[in-house]
Amino acid sequence: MKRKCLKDYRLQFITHCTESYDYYESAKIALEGGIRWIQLRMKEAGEDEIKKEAMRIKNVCQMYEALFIIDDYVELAIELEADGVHLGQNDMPIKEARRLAGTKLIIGGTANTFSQLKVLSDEGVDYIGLGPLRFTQTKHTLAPILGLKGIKEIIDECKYHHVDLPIYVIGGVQKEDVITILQTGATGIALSSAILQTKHPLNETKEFMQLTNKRK
Ligand code: TZP
Repeated sequence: MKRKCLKDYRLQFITHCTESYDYYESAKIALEGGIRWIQLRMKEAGEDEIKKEAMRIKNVCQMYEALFIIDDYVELAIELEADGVHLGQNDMPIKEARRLAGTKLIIGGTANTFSQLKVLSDEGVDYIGLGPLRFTQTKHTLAPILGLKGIKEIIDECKYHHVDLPIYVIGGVQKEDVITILQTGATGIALSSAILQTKHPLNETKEFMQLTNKRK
């Protein structure tokens, strides 16, 4: 079963639309470059538009045998039989999502502090998106910037308190950060702009894949 191996996934690509690519195209680039975990995140869109895009992206994820999760929309993830859902601090509470989805969906949650992370863990999330590492324009309302030091402190607290969940560092992550992020003990990285806002996103994806594969 896919979710048992979540710790084997080092990269989660978060879809975005730019001047050059729409959501579907962005997902396709990430998949072509080797990423096997896509999160559909369309903060500005209505549910109908998200559903249309989700169906297309789910299909292409299936072709690549990649995990497909949807940001925020639990019922839609259940209806479309996505692999999971990602929930921010202001989205549906994890307990409620778990009640609706049972164990069918991978449920991820966003944390900015150890106490938020601990609550998410107690409520039964499958993984954590921990950040932001630094400023990014991809998300409009950012929680306080953690920096590498803040990330490391939270991961150390997890070890101290025996909180053992896959943790993906998010927010402003660049290629140069990959090795040091993985050295903190984080499982991997969730990212968007470092791939999409470059001249050659496909090459960039491949380089991220190589960097994350160095550590096993
Ligand atoms: N939460 C914090 S940053 C972010 C989310 C969903 C989007 C990804 O950030 P980036 O900088 O484009 O990789």
